[in-house]
Amino acid sequence: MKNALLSSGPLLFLLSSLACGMPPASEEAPSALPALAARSQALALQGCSPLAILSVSANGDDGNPPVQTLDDQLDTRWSHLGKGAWIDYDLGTHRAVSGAAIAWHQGNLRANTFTVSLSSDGKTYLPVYSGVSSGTTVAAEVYAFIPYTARNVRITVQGNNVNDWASLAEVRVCGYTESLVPLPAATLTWRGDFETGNRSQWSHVQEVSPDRLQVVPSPMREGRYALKATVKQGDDPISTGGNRNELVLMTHEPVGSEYIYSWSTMFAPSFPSVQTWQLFTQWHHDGCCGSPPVEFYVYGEEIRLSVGGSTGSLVWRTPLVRGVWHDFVFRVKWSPDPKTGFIELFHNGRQAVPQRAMATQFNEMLNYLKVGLYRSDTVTQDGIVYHDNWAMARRMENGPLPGDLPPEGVP
Ligand SMILES: [Ca+2]
Ligand SMILES: [Ca+2]
Repeated sequence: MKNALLSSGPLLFLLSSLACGMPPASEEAPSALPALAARSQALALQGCSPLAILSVSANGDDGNPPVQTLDDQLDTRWSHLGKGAWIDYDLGTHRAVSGAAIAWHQGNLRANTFTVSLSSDGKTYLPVYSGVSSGTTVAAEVYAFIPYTARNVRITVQGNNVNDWASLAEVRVCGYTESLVPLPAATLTWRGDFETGNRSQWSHVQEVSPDRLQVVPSPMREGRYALKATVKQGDDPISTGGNRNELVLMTHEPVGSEYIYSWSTMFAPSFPSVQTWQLFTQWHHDGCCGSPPVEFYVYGEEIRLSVGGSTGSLVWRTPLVRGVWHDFVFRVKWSPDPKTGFIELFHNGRQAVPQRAMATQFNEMLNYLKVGLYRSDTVTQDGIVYHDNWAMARRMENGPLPGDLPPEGVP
């Protein structure tokens, strides 16, 4: 039976050499499969137009090679043991990529933690989706993200809730055909994922003591480390209004530049419920005073985004859920001109705010990024929030800009 997945064109597989390191252990027996008649339905993909794939490779396998994620069979798979295992699909050319469809081996029993990253050159990767599979189905799940033009699509698995195996039965890369308008490429310009085990990825810190901004192994969203930010009443390291402990990155995005930021934040179960502001991410202006141009914050039982400072507006709100990771992808065109600047927000893989024109800078001031916790000094309870997996990428229409940070992976 010809599967609808292949209707977009033939798939050509060119396998690279895969084996490396110690002889791998073998993954356990396959999971129970849906009846044969149900298989094509299990592989049907809503909201995914599969792109042709030139080749696939991985950082290793246990005898179940990467190509078995492209054979239309749910009972064959790629498997590799260990957190950080990755599989990489080369499209052979630059295409507009908008999502990944994954049927997980034993996907009805295991919730897999994973990241999807894109690359234009197979060297420098932009993380575009971080998430956890549902753990409820062996059918393909579609994970959508902001479309980018890319050639390589890499899925990195950080184990699952049962073991540390990465086991994928089928994978498709979703995107647009070449006949659509090509989308601009983006390049990763900075990572703040704490995988250095410290805070060295950031410009400097504002804290009353080092225990307030700790790099911790748990909970983490990605890799091995995340940031734990704590604020106690009275914490005021820079003698201003409010209480804070924050990391600072001097981004100074140029007027007219377009960036994509992605990160994950978790609010501790004890996070205060108060009818006042508690900022966890902000782009602050170079000036001294007033509300910053971009504020992500908690107010009462809501997570909110306001843009435009004291004259700005609330552009998004969602219920505050504690004890889980919130994934953000935030696209910004930086400009003080409300007709030129814009924002677009994705939350937990879904579009939360469609592209919306607004001023994102103040006149003649650049911005810088602050991450941690900054709140009204009226809050008495301790506040704890976790951050991980920060990344910053820039659209490449005009080539590198002065002041760009060196991309990861490029010496
Ligand atoms: Ca398969
Ligand atoms: Ca991390």
